[in-house]
Amino acid sequence: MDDWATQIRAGNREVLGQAITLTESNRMSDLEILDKLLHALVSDQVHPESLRIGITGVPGVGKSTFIEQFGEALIEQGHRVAVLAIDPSSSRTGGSILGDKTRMERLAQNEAAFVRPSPTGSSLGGVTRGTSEAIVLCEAAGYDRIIIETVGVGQSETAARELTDAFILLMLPGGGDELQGIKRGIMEMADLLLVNKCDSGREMLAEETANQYRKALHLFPPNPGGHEVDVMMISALEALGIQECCVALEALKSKWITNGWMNQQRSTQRVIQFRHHLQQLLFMQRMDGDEGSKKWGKLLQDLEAGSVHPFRAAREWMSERLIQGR
Ligand SMILES: Nc1nc2c(ncn2[C@@H]2O[C@H](COP(=O)(O)OP(=O)(O)OP(=O)(O)O)[C@@H](O)[C@H]2O)c(=O)[nH]1
Ligand SMILES: [Mg+2]
Repeated sequence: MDDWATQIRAGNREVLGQAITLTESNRMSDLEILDKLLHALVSDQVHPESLRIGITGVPGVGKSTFIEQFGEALIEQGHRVAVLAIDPSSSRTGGSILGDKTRMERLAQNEAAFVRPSPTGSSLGGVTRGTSEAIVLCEAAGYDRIIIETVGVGQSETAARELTDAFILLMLPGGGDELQGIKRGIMEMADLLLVNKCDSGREMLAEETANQYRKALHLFPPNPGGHEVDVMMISALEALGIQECCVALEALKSKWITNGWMNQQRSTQRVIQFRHHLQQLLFMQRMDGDEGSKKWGKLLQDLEAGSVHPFRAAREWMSERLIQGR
């Protein structure tokens, strides 16, 4: 384990990749290794300089295109950039939306970047677990700007918000937020709004859209980070407004370090992650072994047939295993 830790600290991408694979596993033995590795990596290191950035928006809005440009701009400023994805599709279909569609080939080839397109999430909330640990691993490997891409379809935003310092929402020119399928709640989570695709004659429309969002934001409760949420116009394709995004984010980071929000938010997030882990570990512990999965299958059958109330089923599952565990 010390060897893995040393390799990761030295920036060995292959070992970093293998370690991230552990975070995606549901095998107890893998998680034990991961636990030791994380402990070895974080116990003697803090990464106060890192900034974790969540990027969301409806499919096709240009998240990957933006991340590629933004990532390169950050690297030009001397940062090292890791890109991770929260992919909600993988738990449902076993496939991946983001995996085969990521257009970050250029960034992926950059020495100062690490791109990990698609985790193989489990349906038990493993997606979140994997990503939060992957962030820690990337930071230990010396990446100080961690970008999390997530598709704008609901639950994955909350997961990404719970893992990041800054949350960026990408929008398209034209149409209200109803039209763009973005829920008010997601807009409320954002620290920065970017109207993308401000090119090819859409500039005026984009300006109007940006103004609409600025007005809408005034009606929102104040952001807990104590800053005004900016609406900026960009073109990820033509690399317009990217530098301005970097400047805006660095300004937010400085502000949050000064006003204490950076630390406060991360503390809160550690507690949230602890709860997620706890739920998952409790579940996995009871699932361990053949007896566990047999019992689980039987309970699912009963639930589907409607012969047992979900609450009773949950209690039965718990007590059964507790008795066996004695
Ligand atoms: N005109 C224009 N097209 C853009 C811009 N940004 C992205 N696109 C195009 O929009 C399409 C989708 O871009 P992606 O970056 O893959 O979008 P995404 O949000 O990552 O999509 P998913 O990962 O599928 O959710 C691609 O064809 C891009 O070339 C932009 O600023 N202007
Ligand atoms: Mg994408």
